Amino acid sequence: MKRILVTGALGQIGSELTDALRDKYGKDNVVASDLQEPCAETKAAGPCEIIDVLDKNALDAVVKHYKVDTIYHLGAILSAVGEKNPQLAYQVNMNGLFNVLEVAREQKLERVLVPSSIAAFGPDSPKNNTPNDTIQRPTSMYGVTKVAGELLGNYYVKRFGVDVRGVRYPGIISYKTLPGGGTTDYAIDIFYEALKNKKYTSFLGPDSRLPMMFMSDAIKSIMDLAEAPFESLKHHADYNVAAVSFTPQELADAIKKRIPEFEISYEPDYRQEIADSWPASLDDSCAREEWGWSHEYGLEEMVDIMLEKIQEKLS
Ligand code: NAD
Ligand code: AKB
Repeated sequence: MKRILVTGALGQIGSELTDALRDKYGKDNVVASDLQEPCAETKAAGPCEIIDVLDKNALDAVVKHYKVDTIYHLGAILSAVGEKNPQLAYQVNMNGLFNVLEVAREQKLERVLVPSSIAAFGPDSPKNNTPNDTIQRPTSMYGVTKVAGELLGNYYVKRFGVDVRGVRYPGIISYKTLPGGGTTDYAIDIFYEALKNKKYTSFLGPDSRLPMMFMSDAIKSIMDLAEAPFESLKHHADYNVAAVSFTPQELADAIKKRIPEFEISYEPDYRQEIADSWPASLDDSCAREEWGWSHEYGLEEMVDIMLEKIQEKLS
């Protein structure tokens, strides 16, 4: 039987992943944790704990108490917040991951899942169809922690036999929990503003093409990877996963087809430099070949769902 701990369970991905894991493995088998008491809804739905991932004793105690065998480690600082406070991003993303991996090693856990990001690539990586295995020299602190996290995860597999797995997520698009301070957040903000004010000022320029993915595919990717037989994996903490790739202008055009009065304008800020250093699209053939990854949602379905669900939230 699986006993799972989710860190960062209040976040954009952690909140929806916790629900999906509870649906699959049973609500009592998934412990939600974050810096604050995970919300009333998650508490009602299953066990909840306050855990700062920088506090290894707290992690240790919760893992022992609930006999956890698998950790989904989602607690992190994202790119835009990380560039404002690189020291915090380093602390949380590096030392938090190190604590999780050490607990997994010491308590002989079955598996650790930890997302990486397109941010693990940099301006020297091929920009289009970025291969899984290529040069990685990220220039943001977030990216530095993400590539180091991948290397650390792979090291724990090889050196200690801890089964660490991770996908490199593109920008994740969702409507349930607001994003936590990333460079791809424009692609969520735009829907709220389109519905509320019929206009949006993008902090990325019109032609900033980035890989993106709808939340349902993001959840599916990490849960599918978790279930893959170890023997079929040639990679571990560093799988490219792709779905769609678009620019702010293309997203605005798709929204305008549904809301003809919608207008977009552009005022690029410090996040433009971060976006410019990332891939425009990813080659995810390793994930497709090694564990059968495939995405379901394209741009048009995603735009329809986002507009419908956010409209429901706003009314
Ligand atoms: P988020 O910012 O929405 O949530 C992160 C959560 O971590 C928050 O609830 C926060 O309270 C928690 N947290 C921060 N510091 C912590 C600490 N010291 N101890 C415990 N919890 C702490 O982030 P997210 O979008 O849900 O991202 C989750 C993971 O997915 C991260 O590793 C991120 O790098 C990765 N990822 C996300 C995206 C995306 O578009 N959302 C894309 C690529 C990769
Ligand atoms: C961010 O923009 O920081 C995240 C990511 C792509 O890692 N959404």
